[in-house]
Amino acid sequence: MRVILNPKQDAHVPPGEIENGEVIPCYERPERLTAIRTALEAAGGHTFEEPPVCAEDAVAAVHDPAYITYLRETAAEIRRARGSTPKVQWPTVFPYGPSPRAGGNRALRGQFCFDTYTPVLGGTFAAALGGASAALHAAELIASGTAKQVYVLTRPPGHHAERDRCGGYCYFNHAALVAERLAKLGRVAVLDLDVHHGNGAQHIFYDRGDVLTVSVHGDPAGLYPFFSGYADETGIGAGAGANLNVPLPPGTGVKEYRPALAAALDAVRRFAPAFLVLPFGADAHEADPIGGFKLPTGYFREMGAAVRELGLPTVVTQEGGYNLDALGPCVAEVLRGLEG
Ligand code: Q9C
Ligand code: ZN
Repeated sequence: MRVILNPKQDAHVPPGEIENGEVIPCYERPERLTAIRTALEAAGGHTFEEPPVCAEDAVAAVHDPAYITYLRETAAEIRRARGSTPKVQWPTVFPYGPSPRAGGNRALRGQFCFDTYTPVLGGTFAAALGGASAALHAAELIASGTAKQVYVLTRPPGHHAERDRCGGYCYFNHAALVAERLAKLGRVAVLDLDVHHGNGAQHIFYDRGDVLTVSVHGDPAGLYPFFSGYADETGIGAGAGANLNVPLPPGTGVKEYRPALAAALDAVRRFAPAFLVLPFGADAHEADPIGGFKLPTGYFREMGAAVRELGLPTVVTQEGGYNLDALGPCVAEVLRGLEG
């Protein structure tokens, strides 16, 4: 498979994440990408390339320009900071009502973010732009017919990022960028197989009838992101019926996952898209520290093979997966299944 790398992934390395008021070690770290690359090199048959850097305007296809500016300027300010000025910015106050007059950095940290897992550092904007560049390059390879399947190997991940908010370790939504680009050419289905709900694409395309968003994930009643991913969220306006959530209980194994994936694939078939975007997370693996599902490594090949049956030009974007031993093998298996 053609693998597009984020050349700037190393620029974003948070010192920790905040869980229940405590700073704990980051689950989302650079070794994840290294682990995946190592496994793909060992598996063989993959080529690795870096994308040209995309323009900020291209990111504005799915993100609010004010949000993009906030990330760029905050990262730049952190790089200029000297002395006691913090090198990592965490949100502390979140919007609790209309806030047309809210401004200044302390307010914007909360306005443009929805959790305490997703800080901004001096290198965050560069890393996020590198990921967006990789996604858009992959989209161009599909749009031009140069490739039939492309894998975007990037971190930080993207599928939780909404139009104007970062969250869930995500800043720019790679899958949404690809979907928006390909939607110029035909109908697009986004099938999110990370263990967490793909709230970002749901949010961005909720009122759109030309982009189907489907997500199979742990029931948000008990799993991040808690506020979306329920089965009764089906889209609005022109997008009514073009969003499908398939929440599954904690402890879900192959027996429960297989029919859920089949239902998701049926929905994609009924939509009859011209293109598929597959935000993929290996955090549904049984050894993942935060997912809570029980899928064994071997199942991931079957997962890829089931998606292959759609026969669609496909861009896979790397999302979660936090067990560094399972992550690489899961990606290798899902890509092998996709390639057939
Ligand atoms: N104590 C992705 O998989 N909650 N994001 C972690 C750990 C945040 C997951 C809680 C999970 C975000 C891309
Ligand atoms: Zn996840």
